[in-house]
Amino acid sequence: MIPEQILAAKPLVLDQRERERYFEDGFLTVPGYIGAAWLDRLRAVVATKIEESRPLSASDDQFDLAPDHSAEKPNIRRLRKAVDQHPELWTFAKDPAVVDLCADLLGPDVRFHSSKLNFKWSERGDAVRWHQDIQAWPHTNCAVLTFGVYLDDTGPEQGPLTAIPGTHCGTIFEQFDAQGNWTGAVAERDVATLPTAAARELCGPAGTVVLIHCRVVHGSAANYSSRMRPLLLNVYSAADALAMAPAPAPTKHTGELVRGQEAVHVAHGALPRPPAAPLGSGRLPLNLRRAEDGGQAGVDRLAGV
Ligand SMILES: O=C(O)CCC(=O)C(=O)O
Repeated sequence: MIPEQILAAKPLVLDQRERERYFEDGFLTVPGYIGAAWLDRLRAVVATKIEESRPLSASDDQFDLAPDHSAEKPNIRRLRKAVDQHPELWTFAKDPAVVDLCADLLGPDVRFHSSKLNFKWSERGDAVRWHQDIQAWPHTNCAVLTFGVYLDDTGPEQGPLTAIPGTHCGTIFEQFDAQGNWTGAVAERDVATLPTAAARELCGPAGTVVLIHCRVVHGSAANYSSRMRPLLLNVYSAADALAMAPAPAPTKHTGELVRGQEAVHVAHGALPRPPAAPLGSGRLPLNLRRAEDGGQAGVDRLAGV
């Protein structure tokens, strides 16, 4: 789907101007979209997972633990493959209200891709460097987004998602280093070309949804506050945007349609022309190379995948 096709259909929950803003900026914040009932259910899952993590001394397929994690003072960086870790998280991912919002920005046929819950723990939860997501999960077109919901109130001091408007229409940056290692981050020399002063912190009360276009440059600062910043992140695509590489952290539901029909034709998107380098000169994602480990080893840490 291209933005013009998506915008031509009547919206389900957003107003037309909000949809247009998403396509202009590459992100959209919908304050308080998820109500108290779902927030209670999701927070109950978080509480259960924190308890489950206490006896662990090392990260595993479910938990990415910070080095100082302990039974007395848990410190979880991420719940990986979140929809596989608790039935409530999959129920949420396919909830009609969630999918309506995605459909307003992806078109009527929506496919689930992947999922994680980033905790950004209190007292120095990690920063996430500037990056774009499409390199980690290349698709045949860019109708791919991340639906993030803050489970608690999130202000500047909690290290909110932060995005640079308009960068989804610019260059797709190299996110490998000179040695060919995946960094999942835009290199400093490229960051220097970006209008970082225009970056917007995407804050909001608990239940606020942040929708992130797969090409927009985004990241987040460390959390030095006394409150963690649990953020559930689910990735969806239009059904006609086919993944060109295995998902870096595949779930049992990766590839499932959550709304509408399978596409009859795959759409090969007309990507906006990058201003400086032709698209073909950048090394596109190719975590295919890492298919043997599901892409996990190289992608997980820095990209926040
Ligand atoms: O949790 C965060 O602050 C950043 C997450 C993010 O940007 C990502 O996973 O792509």
